[in-house]
Amino acid sequence: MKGYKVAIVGATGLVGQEFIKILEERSFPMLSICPLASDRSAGKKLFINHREVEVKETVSESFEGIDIALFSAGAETSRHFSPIAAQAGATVIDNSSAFRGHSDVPLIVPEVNPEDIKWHKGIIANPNCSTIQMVVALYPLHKVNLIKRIVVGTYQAVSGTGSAAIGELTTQAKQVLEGQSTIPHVYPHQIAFNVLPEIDVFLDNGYTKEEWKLVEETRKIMHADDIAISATCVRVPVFTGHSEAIHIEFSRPMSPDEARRILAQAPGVKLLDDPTISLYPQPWSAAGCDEVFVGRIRRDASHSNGLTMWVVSDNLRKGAALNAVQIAEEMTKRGWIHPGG
Ligand code: NAP
Ligand code: 12T
Repeated sequence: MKGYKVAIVGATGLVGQEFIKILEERSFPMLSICPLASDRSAGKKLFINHREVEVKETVSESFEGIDIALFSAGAETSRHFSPIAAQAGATVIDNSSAFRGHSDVPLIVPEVNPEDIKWHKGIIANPNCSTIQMVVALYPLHKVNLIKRIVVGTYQAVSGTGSAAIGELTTQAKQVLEGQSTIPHVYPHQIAFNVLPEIDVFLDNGYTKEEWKLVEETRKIMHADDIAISATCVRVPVFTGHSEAIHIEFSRPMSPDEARRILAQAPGVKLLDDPTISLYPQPWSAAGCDEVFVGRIRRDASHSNGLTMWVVSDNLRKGAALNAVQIAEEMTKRGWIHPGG
């Protein structure tokens, strides 16, 4: 059988589990799959394509003979092992923030900039979840009417932080309902029945790193260095599905109908926009889906060239694992990667 030897670093995590599910669902051509994690999970058994496979500790020798290495085990692990994997001949698709800003590492959303894959030197970066869904919705509009400025507020699910955060929301929700006090571990404050305007660390300019990723990653992916962007990223007590209120200023006016016509044809986008029947995207129903959902499209009453919309997607699928697998598929489809080298 022809196929690729795939390694998954962080296979026991929320994104790693999603990687495995998506590779199975899409029948990605795999000759073998090697689940890797830390020494804590070594020896654990996973079922992949109906076969039991043992999780191994990630070590420097893990990447010998591997064609594609999908990384999702945090930036520190990526910084250490990605160059080793690339040196061993694997094509690395890295889901962490470690390499996204590097000028010799392409940052890819297949619906937007697939051609950038061509200049990779062994490592390809998968963007931040909030960036991915925003550019999938905005790039088709930007192509017909250049975007000058974006103001975005995000409503981000706890699964973006990993499995410990799912546990924290579950525990705290029960404690609050039972009248007990809560003690935060993963987040700086209680997340159950609350919202926190803090995702990732604070920077000197007053923004958080998550907000700044939206700025820099969007410019890099859309090849639009001069788009002005301001973001506020907020954690909400939702398990899965990031939502975004996006305010866009174009070069010329764009009517809501024109935006709807463009987005109805756009790859990876599904319009859910009928206020008369309360139809709009919601994280609860987007969870488990592949699309970027767009609704609430309306004129921005504060600017003649402005539009406002509401964008929702599953942060573990399109926001992480699915986008990375689509990058790998793009490479196999275009003959940019071959099994065994
Ligand atoms: P998670 O549920 O906490 O899982 C973390 C995974 O990393 C586990 O498999 C863990 O293995 C593994 N790991 C931790 N330290 C390791 C080490 N030293 N060596 C090898 N493996 C190690 O987190 P998650 O939600 O899956 O997210 C993982 C990472 O993906 C994040 O830190 C982030 O960098 C990235 N991410 C990116 C996006 C995005 O926006 N595109 C979204 C979510 C996550 P054990 O079972 O052995 O502990
Ligand atoms: N802090 O990949 O906590 O840069 O939701 C993704 C998600 C960083 C990243 C989160 C984060 C990333 C989160």
